[in-house]
Amino acid sequence: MTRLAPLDLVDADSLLSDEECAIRDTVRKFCTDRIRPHLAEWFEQGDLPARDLAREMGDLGLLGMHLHGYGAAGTNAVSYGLACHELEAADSGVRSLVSVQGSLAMYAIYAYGSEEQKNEWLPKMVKGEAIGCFGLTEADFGSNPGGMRTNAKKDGSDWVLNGTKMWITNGSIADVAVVWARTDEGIRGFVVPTNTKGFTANTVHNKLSLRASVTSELVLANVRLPGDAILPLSRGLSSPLGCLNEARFGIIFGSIGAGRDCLEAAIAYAGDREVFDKPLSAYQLTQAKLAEMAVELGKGMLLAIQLGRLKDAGTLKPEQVSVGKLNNVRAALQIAREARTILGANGITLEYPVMRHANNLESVLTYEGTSEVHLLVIGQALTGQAAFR
Ligand code: TGC
Ligand code: FAD
Repeated sequence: MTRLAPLDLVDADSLLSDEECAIRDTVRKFCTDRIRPHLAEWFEQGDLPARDLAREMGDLGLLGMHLHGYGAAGTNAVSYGLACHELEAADSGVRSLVSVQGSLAMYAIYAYGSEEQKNEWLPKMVKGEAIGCFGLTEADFGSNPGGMRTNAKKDGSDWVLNGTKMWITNGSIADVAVVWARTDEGIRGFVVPTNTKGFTANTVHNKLSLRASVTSELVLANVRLPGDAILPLSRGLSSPLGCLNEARFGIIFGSIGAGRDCLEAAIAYAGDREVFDKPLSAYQLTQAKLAEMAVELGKGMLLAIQLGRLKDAGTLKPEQVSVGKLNNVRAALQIAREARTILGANGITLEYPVMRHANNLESVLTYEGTSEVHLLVIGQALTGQAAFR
């Protein structure tokens, strides 16, 4: 009997163009050669050589790759998704570096910035010469960013920002922070060079998840900015939420990349490991686990590609992004946890990727909208009733 490709049971590859596959293969090779050999060490140390990686990723065209102009690669959305899939098959922290740079910080400037702001920041960010972060969440306002306390007040022609942002990816290594703050005209975005007086970033330590990623608190104490630091086209909460749509899209593809890596590890391990005198893979219970994992992976990939095609057609709606983020992160986490059981005690070590992925996916389940938030977004789309508050 012909064996199906276990990591692509549904032949999702056949839905991709040659160019999309070529981009996917380039990113996979970069991860194999440059990232995977170091992941256990980075995760254990709780750090990532983000500056070096950003430059290398910039050379490969991965930063803001689906944006157009300013030196960006200008790929389609599916190609961007496939890059996220490969990066997160390595580690969610590595994909986060790229998501925050391209889909949050760069996208905010790209979508809501002035031509001067775009020309100043985007070419450097494309190359990885400047790193960006995106400060929306506060300690007391995560799922409900509309309650934020960070404020920006006019003083003559200047803006003065005060407040504290929490859980900000890339915060301590960023050259530029896109900070969302309350003004007299509602929530607006600001471009804050991180060397501005009054701006400090404190790294969050002791994380058990996303360890190969820098997470920080941003403190803004009377940060004085020129009048043109405001993102002129930003208007209310819908502007940062517009950026989140972009990053959430990448996670739809990315999360099941982590799932794929776990399934691959579990199949290999089950084939090698002998228990009660025969391979673990020969037991029905193991096969049931592997089959469930492969089915979920295949469904997740089909969903990702379908949503990617909608995005490329310009018709993708935020509620559909919620469907994808909710389903694929949950599926990936389930796959990672099941894979962990197959690896027994070995599964809890950094010698294998599964516990690292499982721990990372706990953050992915929470950031970019928790699963509960996405359920409520879908619930609102189904009923017309907002049940957030
Ligand atoms: P609500 O009244 O529903 O909406 C306010 C305004 O925003 C519009 N809107 C959207 N616009 C664009 N895209 C979306 N997805 C949108 N959702 C809503 C809405 O139409 C309205 O516009 P207007 O013109 O009428 O003012 O807002 P709400 O306060 O009730 O909140 C809704 C809710 C809960 C869905 C939203 O606040 C939410 O999504 N919360 C989750 C917050 C979140 O995801 N934070 C992520 C922070 S960044 C991050 O985690 C980075 S992790 C690192 C990595 O990505 O790797
Ligand atoms: P809360 O909002 O306090 O939620 C706690 C629980 O309550 C959750 O289960 C939630 O689903 C539930 N809940 C909330 N509202 C409701 C409701 N209406 N009904 C029912 N249940 C509800 N933010 C940024 O701005 N930029 C970043 O770069 C960034 N990077 C991050 C990196 C990491 C590693 C992590 C962990 C987080 C990051 N975040 C970032 C923050 C992230 O977006 C928030 O953690 C997330 O939005 C959830 O907010 P919270 O942690 O305050 O949880």
